[in-house]
Amino acid sequence: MRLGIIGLPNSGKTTIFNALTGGNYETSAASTGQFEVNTATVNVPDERIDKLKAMYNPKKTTYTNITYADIGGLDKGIGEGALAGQFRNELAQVDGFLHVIRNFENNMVPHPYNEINPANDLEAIDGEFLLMDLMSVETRLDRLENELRAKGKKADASIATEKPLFERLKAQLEDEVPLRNMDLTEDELKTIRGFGFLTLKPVLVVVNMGDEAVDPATLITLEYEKASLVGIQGGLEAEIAQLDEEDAEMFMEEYEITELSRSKVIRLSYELMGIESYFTVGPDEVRAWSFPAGATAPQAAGVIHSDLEKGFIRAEVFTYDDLMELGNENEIKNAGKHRLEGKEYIVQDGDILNIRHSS
Ligand SMILES: Nc1nc2c(ncn2[C@@H]2O[C@H](COP(=O)(O)OP(=O)(O)OP(=O)(O)O)[C@@H](O)[C@H]2O)c(=O)[nH]1
Ligand SMILES: [Mg+2]
Repeated sequence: MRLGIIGLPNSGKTTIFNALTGGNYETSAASTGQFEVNTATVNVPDERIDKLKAMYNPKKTTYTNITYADIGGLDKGIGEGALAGQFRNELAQVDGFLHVIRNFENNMVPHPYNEINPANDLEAIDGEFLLMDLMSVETRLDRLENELRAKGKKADASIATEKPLFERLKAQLEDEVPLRNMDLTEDELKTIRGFGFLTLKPVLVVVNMGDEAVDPATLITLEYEKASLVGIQGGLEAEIAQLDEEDAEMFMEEYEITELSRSKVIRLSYELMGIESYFTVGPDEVRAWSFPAGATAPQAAGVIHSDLEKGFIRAEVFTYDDLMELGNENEIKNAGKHRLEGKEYIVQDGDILNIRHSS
């Protein structure tokens, strides 16, 4: 899963990227405004895996992961600019966005509009995305209309369904409502999937706070679906991310920081994508696996290997919560909480699975 870190120049995108990934990419007060992408993959922190590790003492422990792409160069007006194509491709490829909003004062770091105004900044980029999507929709509509004109009744039947759908998208975007707010059927979503519409993707709005931590909800109200809001002291956490564990603890004590936002931001971005985790356990490996919410047991098994999906027979299932409550697998069996599930079973977040399959 790949998330794009976006935001206005000098909002602290690279700083947040470093805070999340432990990276050490250069940040600067003089934004180059260049189209540039830094990428890193991080483990998704999961307390459950920590506890399973302590219980099974496995040779290897594996978390799920997320890739963050720090995408520099976005600004007002970019949608119509020369970079539009290249930019749009990069943006279209990510599964969702982390939208960094500046709320730190720093006289050395110019704000592109010379004012710290989170709501304004959010609207600026949202407006660009609405515009870029509208342009894609209009291009598609033009093409569909041309084809209709050229071929008349011989035109492909799919046009008859696609054209009204795109007209609906157009009306929505013209009203400045993101596509993620629309009620679209599975079929409709399938039709538009390949277009990589930006306002359809989930977004985590990350308020980059300065020395003072404030409740981000006092600064921004989100009016759309598939969106969450979170705050982080980017500068501070990026510094801490460079320290080893001991120094980090000392630093946090000194500044009276009880908890870093880093883990929270990563977890929120994971959950926002509609992704859940199941676990496999044993003396060799304790491991978390990501699967799309609502997946059946064979589909979830396919995340491990396609052979497990094809040859799926049954899944042995118990839950993490029962394991924690009852203490070990024997007690789970005694309590009748060890189940055998078939092909129709919808896997739940926190299930511990053992897949039986034919090879
Ligand atoms: N005081 C303070 N400064 C910060 C904070 N976050 C970032 N900065 C500073 O703001 C400047 C810009 O930060 P970057 O992380 O480079 O911002 P960016 O959004 O990646 O900028 P571009 O990619 O150039 O558009 C740097 O000088 C950072 O040190 C913060 O939380 N507090
Ligand atoms: Mg940057």
